[in-house]
Amino acid sequence: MTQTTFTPRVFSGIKPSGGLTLGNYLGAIKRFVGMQGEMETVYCVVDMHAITVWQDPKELANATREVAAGYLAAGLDPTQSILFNQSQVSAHAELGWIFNCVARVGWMNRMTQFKDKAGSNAEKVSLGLYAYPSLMAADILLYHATHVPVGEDQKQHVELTRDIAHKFNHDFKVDFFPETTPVIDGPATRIMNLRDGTKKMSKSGESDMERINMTDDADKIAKKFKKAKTDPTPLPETYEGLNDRPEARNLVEIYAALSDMTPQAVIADYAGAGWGQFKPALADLAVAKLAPISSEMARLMDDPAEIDRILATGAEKARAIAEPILKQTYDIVGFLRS
Ligand code: AQP
Repeated sequence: MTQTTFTPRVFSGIKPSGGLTLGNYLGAIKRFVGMQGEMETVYCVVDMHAITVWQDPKELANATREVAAGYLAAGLDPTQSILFNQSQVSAHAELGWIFNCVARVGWMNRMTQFKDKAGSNAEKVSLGLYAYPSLMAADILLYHATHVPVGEDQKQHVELTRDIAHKFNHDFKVDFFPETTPVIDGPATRIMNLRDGTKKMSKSGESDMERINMTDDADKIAKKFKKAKTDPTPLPETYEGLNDRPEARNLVEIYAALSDMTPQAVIADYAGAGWGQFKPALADLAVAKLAPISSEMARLMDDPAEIDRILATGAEKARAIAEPILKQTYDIVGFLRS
């Protein structure tokens, strides 16, 4: 079989399951904006993923707009990238169902994010939470996306997407879906919780003090970094000196990602510094980088109709790519279209 060459295309998304965090910004949005112009870029607010856990319907629409506002305020240009919310393109759900029939239960059972989120409550969580990775595969493959920028936590799901593409192509003897490359690079692929450096910073984490929200003001940011858990030792002379110091490493990596430096360069600047010096410098840097974005988000949120218009235009452009790919998938599967 001759190998199909797929046009380079980026797809990624963020769930509107709460307010955006510094983890979403550094691990996703900032990198999404950086890829704009390098190749075709399709970015989504994945509201269908958000409802895998309970969302108040009144808050979901607002959270969807807020994620869109975060993308736009961070520099995403809707004339250069396609920006839309997932539920406006029904092909995601349709391809998701086909992939539910391609993916194997054993594959899903290995997904560590499901185990983390379901915990000891696996019998009571939604079936959607379990099937989430096959919908994510559909999100990506519906656009024949070749590159998916994600944080480290999503790597396993992108690998599952490759397995689904491979099995579909093999079962139907086609070379139709690409094997997507996860793009996980830079110092901020896994920003950790400020109170426990072994846990990821999440929108839905229990305490507000464990995360920086993109809408936090300067006082809150300073307070959260000041109270962030660290150890009593000053910063080391070398980056390797951060081994086994997860909280210290996290703060250095946040500084590096915000300042576009390597963590090694940050250590070179702050070798031997105490937390009383480093934490205020980190807070100042975070405020300088986040304040313009959060004030632009607030301005955009004052005009929800404009955000809705941008998402509707993006959805139209997304459908123009997705629908022909879904139709071809239906033909490959053997669905009758009369
Ligand atoms: N802490 C993080 N560090 C680096 N990247 C992160 N991402 C999320 N948290 C971090 C990246 O952001 C993108 C969007 O993620 P998502 O919101 O769709 O899902 P998530 O990873 O489950 O995010 P949260 O914040 O943990 O949400 P909740 O608490 O609702 O489950 C992805 O590329 C992700 O890697």
